[in-house]
Amino acid sequence: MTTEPFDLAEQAASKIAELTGVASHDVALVLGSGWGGAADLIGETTHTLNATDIPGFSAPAVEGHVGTIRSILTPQGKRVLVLGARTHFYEGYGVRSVVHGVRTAAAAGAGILVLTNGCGGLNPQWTPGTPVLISDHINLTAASPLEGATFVDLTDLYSPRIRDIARTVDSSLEEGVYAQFTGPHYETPAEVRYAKTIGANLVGMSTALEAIAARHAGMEVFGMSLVTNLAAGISETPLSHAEVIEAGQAAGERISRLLAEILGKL
Ligand code: 8IG
Repeated sequence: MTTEPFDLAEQAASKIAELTGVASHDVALVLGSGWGGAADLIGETTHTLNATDIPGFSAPAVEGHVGTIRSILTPQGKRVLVLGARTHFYEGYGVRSVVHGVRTAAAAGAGILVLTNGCGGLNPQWTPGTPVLISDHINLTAASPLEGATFVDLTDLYSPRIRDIARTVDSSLEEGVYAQFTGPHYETPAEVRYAKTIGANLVGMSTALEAIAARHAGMEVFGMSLVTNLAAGISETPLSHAEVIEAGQAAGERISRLLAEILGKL
């Protein structure tokens, strides 16, 4: 594996430290569809940076995603680096770009990575607006953020410790296996049946590649999905991005409080 991506992450982390005056962050948080409001409840935002001012970051491609990097001080005195500028695999910038934020967060000192996303649910009981803990993933992108002979164990990738903490906040939280598809199209109903057959409960277009990069960087990973729609073929109605935004807005307050409480206990 070449060192280039890690050099770029070091540069980005230095720039963040320079612009915020915060030498080291404790936790990194990636906000996916529907999770945009969560940052406001976590603590006091002391700095808001334009992602495009930080080396290696590109402008967000999707409506409903936020293109800023924020430094938040929690009531417990922890420093949270909020990455609102996620680069998706389907944007075509390559896997290095997809995981650049994660590597930057690791270089910025973060030992914990919290990944959130909006996704399709395979369990009909998980109506739009249901938050689900990610217990494991299936990477269907046919790609890896690791290059060369970088053999990384992914057992317990999604921290059992932090999932336990999450359940102390809300004991009704359920868990699921997240399958990352490439997108940007949603799945066909046949692909959703396939995902179900191989053990997935959630389908989306992010998270798995980032979690792999985070494990490689030595971070503890916590993942939470917001089911914004039933996956194709599970519900009778076709999917729409408007539906996704709407479910995010409707559930936004509850999941934001939930996430803030979990972060307060890390
Ligand atoms: I939001 O149903 C959201 N993202 N792959 N499938 C996939 N990604 C998604 C979906 C979905 N909903």
